[in-house]
Amino acid sequence: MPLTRFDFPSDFVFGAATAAYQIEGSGFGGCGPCHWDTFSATPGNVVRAESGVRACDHYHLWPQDLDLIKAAQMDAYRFSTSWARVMPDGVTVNPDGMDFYDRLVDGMLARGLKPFQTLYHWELPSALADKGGWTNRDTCLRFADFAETITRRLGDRVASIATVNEPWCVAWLSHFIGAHAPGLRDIRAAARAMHHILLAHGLAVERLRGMGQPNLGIVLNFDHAEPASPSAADVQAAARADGIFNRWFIEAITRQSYPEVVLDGLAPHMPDRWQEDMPIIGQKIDWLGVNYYTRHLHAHDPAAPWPHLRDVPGPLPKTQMGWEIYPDGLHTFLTRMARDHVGDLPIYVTENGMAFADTVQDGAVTDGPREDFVFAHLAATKRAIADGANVKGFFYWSLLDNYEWAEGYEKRFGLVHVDFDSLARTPKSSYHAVARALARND
Ligand code: IFM
Repeated sequence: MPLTRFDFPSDFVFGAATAAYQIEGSGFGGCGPCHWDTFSATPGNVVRAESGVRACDHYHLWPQDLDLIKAAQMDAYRFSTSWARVMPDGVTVNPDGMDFYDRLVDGMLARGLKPFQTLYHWELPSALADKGGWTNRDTCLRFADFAETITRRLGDRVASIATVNEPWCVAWLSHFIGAHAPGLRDIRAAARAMHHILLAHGLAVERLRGMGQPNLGIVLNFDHAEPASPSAADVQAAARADGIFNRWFIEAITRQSYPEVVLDGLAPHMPDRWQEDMPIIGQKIDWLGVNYYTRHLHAHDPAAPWPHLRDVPGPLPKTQMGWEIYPDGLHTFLTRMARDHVGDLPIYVTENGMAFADTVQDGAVTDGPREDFVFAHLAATKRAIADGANVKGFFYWSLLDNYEWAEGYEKRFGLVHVDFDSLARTPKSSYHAVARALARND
């Protein structure tokens, strides 16, 4: 028997997640340019140089998208409010952008859906990118202003606010690996972004807390780090990878410190007097969001500079992204966060899902592997609750097929298929399986 909502506590929240740039269409409603518009327009960065200019046109089609969430029997919707839409130059308010989110939140409430808002899911306004983006401390102060502005409009109706989605992606993936905007591969830029994105989080929490806003949190992504072999060198390599991906952000927030294993490489490149910011970064949060997708095997690479890492392909079945399917890793992180970091604080699985090469046949999409994936990860979540983690909700990534960043529109994560020519939405078999599992008896 597949799991149903009755296998979870009665107040457990089930939902789906999206993000503004990935679905809305940045070409509408006075949205300003952001660094993803220029990153994608630069040859070689994004599959087919695709951008989010039209995406799923959720800007116009949002009522039917909210209807889909409701019809899936979900309780909540995790969405993000684009900084570039609300403040096209990063500073000046766009009334149409504010009105759009106002309608969207009211639309959720009208359908009985709890709005779970994320403030920063990566559309940094170009005007701020021009000034150095996350390498520039001033961006953190501008972010707190944005947080205050949008919260003055929506804060009376949202159920929770996350400051930042996946700071590892904002900082490391984008400034060290160079795979996301702004596409830098520079350890000094990376060290600064690793710190500044956390400072932005802390300044936003401080500002919103001062306004009396409840339910403030952050969404971190975690990737299970395993040594590629039992050798001491590979075990240490996995510890370095774990430090960069899984320890840096949560330890800053819950312990006001950074792991030594990462400072070994980053300390010379950190901003001056970074230590003075740690009390701001380490303020109390009300909940933690855990995004989890996969694990990686790490080997020591003596030929590469610090962190001397080389990924080794693993043996497990993989998603369309090439990511290994490893549900136990979700159980590990949920229990690890509760045990080592947040205690009884509510934890939400804010993203979990898989890309699959779905096709529409005779008007339907059959995505059995996604159904298996979702229920295996729900089972891991249930085990984590039984083992003491205070997990309060689970959001599938994503409601819709959408703009998968550097992968363009090629990788499909949705419960609902999107035809990117006609924009037709077709619920997949996984959508129907989730709706059956979440149906109430009344
Ligand atoms: O699409 C992304 C999302 O924007 C952030 N978390 C991971 C998803 C899948 O790669």
